[in-house]
Amino acid sequence: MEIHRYEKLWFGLSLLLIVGFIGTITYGAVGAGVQMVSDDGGTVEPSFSTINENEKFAQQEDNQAVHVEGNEYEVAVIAQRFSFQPGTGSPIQVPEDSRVTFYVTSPDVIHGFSVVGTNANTMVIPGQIAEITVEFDELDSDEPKEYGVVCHEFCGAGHEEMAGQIQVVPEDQWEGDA
Ligand SMILES: [Cu+2]
Repeated sequence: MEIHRYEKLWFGLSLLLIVGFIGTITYGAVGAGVQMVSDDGGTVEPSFSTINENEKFAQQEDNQAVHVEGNEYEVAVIAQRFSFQPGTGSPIQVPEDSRVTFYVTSPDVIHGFSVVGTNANTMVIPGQIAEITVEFDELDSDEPKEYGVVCHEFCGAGHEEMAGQIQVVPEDQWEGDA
């Protein structure tokens, strides 16, 4: 059987396209630090009255990152309709040059936790504690630096107003434990 050479060419190009598509899907799934939402942070009964029984949430008394060791800190955030606690109203405070693990959960519906302008972004599912670690560099001035936090999962009538802030504080102005 003879195959016309244009047909062969077309055949080859189509195969190449398919390989290319599989490549982009694979990169999207495993490259660029992309991960599925996990429950690595554990699970919690999704209700306002029981979240604080979880040790991560019980230790989060105010809006300051809790020191773990070295330059490692953690912050437990409740994403709820339509705010982040802490984060909305007064910013979450973290020291510069730190590695901060955020534990985020929701007592009501699915929310998102996205740090604007960075690739830190996770879905927040009721009952699961999303865990995401963010590195904050040393500041290049002695002014605090602010990042916005937004919810990127439509969660109801006030969704577009669901926002918070993270404030990276210079070391000499850091008032939390270190
Ligand atoms: Cu929301």
